[in-house]
Amino acid sequence: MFKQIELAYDFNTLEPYIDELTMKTHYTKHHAAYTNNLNAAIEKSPELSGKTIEELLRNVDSITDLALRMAIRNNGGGFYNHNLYFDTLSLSGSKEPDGELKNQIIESFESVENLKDKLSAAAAMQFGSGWAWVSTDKAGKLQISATANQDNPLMKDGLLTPILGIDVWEHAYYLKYKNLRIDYIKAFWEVLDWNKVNKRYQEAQV
Ligand code: MN3
Repeated sequence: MFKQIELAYDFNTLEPYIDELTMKTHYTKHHAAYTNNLNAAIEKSPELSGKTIEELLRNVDSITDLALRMAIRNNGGGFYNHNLYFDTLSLSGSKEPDGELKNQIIESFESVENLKDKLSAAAAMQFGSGWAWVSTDKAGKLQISATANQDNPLMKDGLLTPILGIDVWEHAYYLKYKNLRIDYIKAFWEVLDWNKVNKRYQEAQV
């Protein structure tokens, strides 16, 4: 049984960057629905029970039943992606990466600002619903990408682990920002907790 992460903040904590109604709807309706639908799909498919969400998503293409594959891809992706997203948000978290992650960012992207610019551009350019990601491989090498719908880098080749994701579905910003996705992306950086990204970076290499 998969469970939504418990939020370490209230729905209104991230105001004015992310508004209360968006947070509440996003968590209690959208994320809850992905989670419930994932659990319902697993319940009907005992061969998938007991697997971690990472195992399910890394191997999603090997599920032969098309309806089941789409259910795991969309709802399992939605479950995983939002757990990552909500976990990495905070108003009082670290505003800069540090340690090994910072070194790797500078090696790959020259500066933290450059990484932020590139990820912001990927998020802005994703056509329609989707996500922009920073992922790492086991050796710690970073990669920026964007995916449609609830896809994520786990599904790509099984070698990447996402450590930072920007949700650019309209449900993530439309109530406050309307069509101005770029303003939401700017605001996202104000509520990203780099400590959480650091932690995910370390864990992804174990
Ligand atoms: Mn969302």
